[in-house]
Amino acid sequence: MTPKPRVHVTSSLPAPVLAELRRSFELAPEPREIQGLLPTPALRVDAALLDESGSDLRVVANYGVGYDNVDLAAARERGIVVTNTPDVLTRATAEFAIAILLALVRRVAQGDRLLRARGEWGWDPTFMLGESLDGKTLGCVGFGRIGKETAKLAAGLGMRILHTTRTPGGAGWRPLAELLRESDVVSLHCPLTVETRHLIDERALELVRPATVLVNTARGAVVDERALISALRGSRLAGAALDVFEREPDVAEELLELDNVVLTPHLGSATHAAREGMGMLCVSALRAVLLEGRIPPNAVSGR
Ligand code: 8YV
Repeated sequence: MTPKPRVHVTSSLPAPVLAELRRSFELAPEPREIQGLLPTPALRVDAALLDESGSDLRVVANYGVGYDNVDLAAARERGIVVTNTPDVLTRATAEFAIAILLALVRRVAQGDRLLRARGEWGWDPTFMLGESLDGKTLGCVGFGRIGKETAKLAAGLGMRILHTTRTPGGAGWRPLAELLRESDVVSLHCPLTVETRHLIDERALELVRPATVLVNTARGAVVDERALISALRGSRLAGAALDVFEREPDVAEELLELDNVVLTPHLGSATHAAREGMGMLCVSALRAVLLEGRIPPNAVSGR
């Protein structure tokens, strides 16, 4: 019997995913002499790690739809296929963008903090008022699967939708500057690339109206966090709902001190179904490359 290919996994996995993985592969405790690597986007997969993994490494099945953590050029040079996990997390992440947006504009998190701090309160017509999303404008920065799904949910709440993408097109498309000026809510749904790093910087934040709020379920570094903190402190932006941060798992102290922000620990895709679906896609990708000799449809590099 030919030995099972060796795969190194860098995180815990949902039980059914682990069981599937074990059916076809031997789990290697270290990223050495392996044929497959299953990292999460929290791990930087660079040339050094690829080399350390050995010359038999043929596939990196990234446990996430975003793959900014993987040095694609280095993988390509070594003939390594890189895959991601699209579709299965689209709904979960879109729901989460809406969840933290509502938590911000209806002051859910702030109210929860008040009660837990045993703060004084009493029902009053002017107590802790927020904003409804009905009739407001959502500006999606990036309009791929997750951006579109978020827009669909937001439309159900009565929002008008604008979007910006690299290539102009479609109803509601605006150049970034116009979208920032017109939106009540700016929600980030673009991948982190050289072009989108610090896309939302001091200049961008000067374009938004003071009542605007920012939602980020994409990647922390799409926003210049220093510029964001100073815009929030200076009331140039009404608030922010952030699921991702520039230096995860660290969260800037200044953000923790602000009341007009909702902060969550990168939970966008964190439903049982989505995380299981993501894991199963990784297992299928590993099987495709290592057992069936084919490039899976979710390959982002190596085709
Ligand atoms: C993951 C994500 O939960 O898929 C992505 O790109 O950001 C999230 O769905 C996270 O990357 C950890 O795996």
